[in-house]
Amino acid sequence: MTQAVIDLRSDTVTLPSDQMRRAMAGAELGDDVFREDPTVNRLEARAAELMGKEAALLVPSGTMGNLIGMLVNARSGQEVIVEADSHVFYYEGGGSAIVGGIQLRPLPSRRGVLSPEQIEAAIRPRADVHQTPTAAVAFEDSHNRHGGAVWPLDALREASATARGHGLAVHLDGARIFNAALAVGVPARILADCADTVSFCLSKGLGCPVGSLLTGSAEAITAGRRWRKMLGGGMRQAGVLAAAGLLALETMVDRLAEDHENAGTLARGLARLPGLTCDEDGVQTNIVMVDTPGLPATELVRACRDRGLLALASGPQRVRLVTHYGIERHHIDQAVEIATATLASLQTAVR
Ligand code: TLP
Repeated sequence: MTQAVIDLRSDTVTLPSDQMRRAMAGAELGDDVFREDPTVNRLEARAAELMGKEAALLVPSGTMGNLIGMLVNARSGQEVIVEADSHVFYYEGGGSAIVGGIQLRPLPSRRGVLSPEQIEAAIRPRADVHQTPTAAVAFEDSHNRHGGAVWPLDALREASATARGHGLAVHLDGARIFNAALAVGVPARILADCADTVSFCLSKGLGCPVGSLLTGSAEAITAGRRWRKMLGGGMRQAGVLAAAGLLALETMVDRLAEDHENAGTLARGLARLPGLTCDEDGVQTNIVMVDTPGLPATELVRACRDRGLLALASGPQRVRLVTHYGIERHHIDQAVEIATATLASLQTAVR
C-alpha cells in the first residue's frame, strides 16, 4: 500500500502524542503491586474523583475492567443481566463464565437501552430453587455495536433505580463514558452515579497506548485488586502508562467534540452514496454504522482498504467507522471520496 492510510477501524488505533510520550518517559515510578507507584496512585485517585467513587484500579484493558466488574458484583452460580449486543456479552470471550462461573442473561434492545420493565421481568424469583439468582445488571454507554448510541439520562437513571430497587448491583461499561457524557451534556460523574462499578478506557478516544480503570466503592476495588492480581494484571512500574492516562484526562476529553463532529460529517457524506444506508441522525458520538444492502460488508471493506481507507465489518452487511484523535476534517472528506470511488468501481464490476 503506497498511499497514506485513513484508519477508521477503531479509536483504539490512536497513537500517543509527543507530549504524552514525554510524560511517559518522565513519569515517577515504583512497584504498583506494592502500591508504591506514585503516578498510578495519582491516576487512580483522579479516576475515582472523576467518577464520584471511593476508589479506582488501573487495569490493562477494558475487557479486564469489565471482567473484574462482573467478578465483584456477582459470584459463581449467579446471573448478570446484560444487553444482547453488549461488549461484555459479544466480545469478551465468555470471561465471566470461564473465570467467575457467572451466567449472562442477554436482553434485546433498541439502541442499547434496557427498559425498567425489561429488567424487572428478567429478575429471577429468589424463592424458586430451579432458577439462577440474579445478582447484577450491566449497561454500556456509549454503546459500541449500536453505533455509539448513548442512553438518555432519564432512561439510565430509571433502569438503574429499578435494578437497585430489586437489590441488584449495577456495572457500567463506560469504555467511552466521556463520549457519552459529552453527547448527553453532563459530567461523566452523573452517568457514573447510576452504577456501583464503572469501567472506562484510556486507550480509545483519549489516545493512550494502554489502560483502563475500574472505579467503585473501596470494598469493590479492594476485591477487584485481588482479582486483578490473579488474572495477571498486576503490573509493576505501570506509572509509565498512568502518566499517559493523567495527561489524557486533562487534555484529551474536551477534544472528543471534534470526533463527534467529524463522525456526523462522515455519516452525512456516506448517507448520500448510492448502495449505502446510514442513519445519519442516529450518530450521537464517534461511531458511524453504515449498511450495505446487497453487498457483503467484507467486500466493501476490502475494496476500500485497497484505496487507503480502513474500516471494520460489524455484520454481514454492516460496516463500522470510528473517528478519533489524529483524524481531521480533511481526512473525512477524503474518506467519503474513497468510499464514492470504491462503490462506483464495485458497481461497474457487477455490471
Ligand atoms: N472495543 C473494541 C473491540 O473490542 C470491538 C473496539 O474497537 O471498539 N467495552 C466496549 C464498549 C468496547 O468497545 C471495548 C473495546 C471494550 C469494552 C474492551 O476494551 P479493550 O479493547 O481495552 O479490552
